[in-house]
Amino acid sequence: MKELFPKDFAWGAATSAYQIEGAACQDGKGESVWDVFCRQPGRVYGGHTGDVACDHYHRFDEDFSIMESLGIRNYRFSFAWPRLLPEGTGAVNQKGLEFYDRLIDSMMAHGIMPHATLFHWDYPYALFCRGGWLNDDSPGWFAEYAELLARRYGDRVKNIFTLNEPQCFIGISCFDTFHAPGIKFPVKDCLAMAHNVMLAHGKSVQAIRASAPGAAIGYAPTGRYYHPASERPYDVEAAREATFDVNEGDWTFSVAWWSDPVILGRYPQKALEQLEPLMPKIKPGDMELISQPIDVYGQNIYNSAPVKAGGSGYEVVPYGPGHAKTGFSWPVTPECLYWAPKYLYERYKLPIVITENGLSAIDTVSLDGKVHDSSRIDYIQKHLLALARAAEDGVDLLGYFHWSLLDNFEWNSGYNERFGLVYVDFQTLERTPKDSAAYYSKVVESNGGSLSGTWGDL
Ligand code: GCO
Repeated sequence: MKELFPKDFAWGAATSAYQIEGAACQDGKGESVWDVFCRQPGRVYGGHTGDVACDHYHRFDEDFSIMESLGIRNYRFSFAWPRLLPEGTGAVNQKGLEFYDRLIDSMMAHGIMPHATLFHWDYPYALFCRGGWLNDDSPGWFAEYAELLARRYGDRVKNIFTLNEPQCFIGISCFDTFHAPGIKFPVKDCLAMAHNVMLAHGKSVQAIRASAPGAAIGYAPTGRYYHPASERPYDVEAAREATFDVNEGDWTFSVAWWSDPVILGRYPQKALEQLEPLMPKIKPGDMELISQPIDVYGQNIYNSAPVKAGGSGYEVVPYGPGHAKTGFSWPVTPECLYWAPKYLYERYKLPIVITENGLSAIDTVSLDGKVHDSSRIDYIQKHLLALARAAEDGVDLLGYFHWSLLDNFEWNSGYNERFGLVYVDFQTLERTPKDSAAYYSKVVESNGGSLSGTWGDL
């Protein structure tokens, strides 16, 4: 079988601390905004919380044994900031440090390479009470946290992503409010928070460079992606334009508002002009700090919308009736893993890691004790064939992390959405690898060789 991906391509699975660890109030961990949010009636489906989640805090060795049996050698996880700094800054929780020592040592003992995300939404509640990202001290708080981790774990963790999806922890959380802290802030405040978030990213890069000089540093945003309705050149150009378009009405979930400053050192000009009256003061040196050179551009890509040339440049084309969708009713558009990496690589010219891609499905354990998740197998096959085409076309792709290793706490949807390659019974916490886990294991072993079909089969 012809390997479809580069040699040393990093095949992995991804999770995040709040979604799987549990032990939310154990061993000195401080509260996060999600711990508080979950206790607010009506905020999370079924009143679910991350108090127990997958109990990964106590079961991680079992989970890494499953990964090892599947041949998955790369694991993207996150540190829980309040587990290490209960107040977010200052006093360090030794039991938190020791937990992540055990976690990292266990994954390495199972032959798994750690890829760590410093912040995946579980913001220390104590810092939120001090203004959170609105406080101009927030970049320094994050850099202090990053330095602590780099010093403690830099000898073992050589791949570090600073932030996961600022589009969500600012846009969905402080603008649309269905994620924690779930408070609607004025646009002016959201813009100020966004600027501090990107300053925090830059300061954390400096801290990691100083304390863990061997680390490859990345950033893991998401965004709204578009693919051409046809491969005619004008539709391809229209989709490229749509992918990076951002205006005053939709900057919070855009690609460019969050990546142009970090990688190109400047805000997108059109939107900046529109938002100028509401923007915080951009101090001398801010953009240079924000755009500290990084090594890897992570992207969480789940789907995209079709556009065609027309109007003032592009028109979004509605999904046709009966268009394929996931358990979450997200559209299934494998094209997203060809066109988005292609456009992103053209613009930002950094090696790309797909830090998240996957779907939730209506998974159940059948009478034979197995989970026959054919929709996930189909999704994986089609999306990886599209990604293979991007690699073939010259996109510098370093890896792919399937979201997710385990069924887990899906934020305000609680445990109602199952994204895992491994089924979790949330009554017993028993793990059952799904059919897709075996399928993905073969893809990993063959470096994509086992993906049958070609682009035309999509
Ligand atoms: C995200 C987050 C994950 C989600 C996953 C499914 O991308 O939203 O990084 O924590 O659980 O994407 O929504």
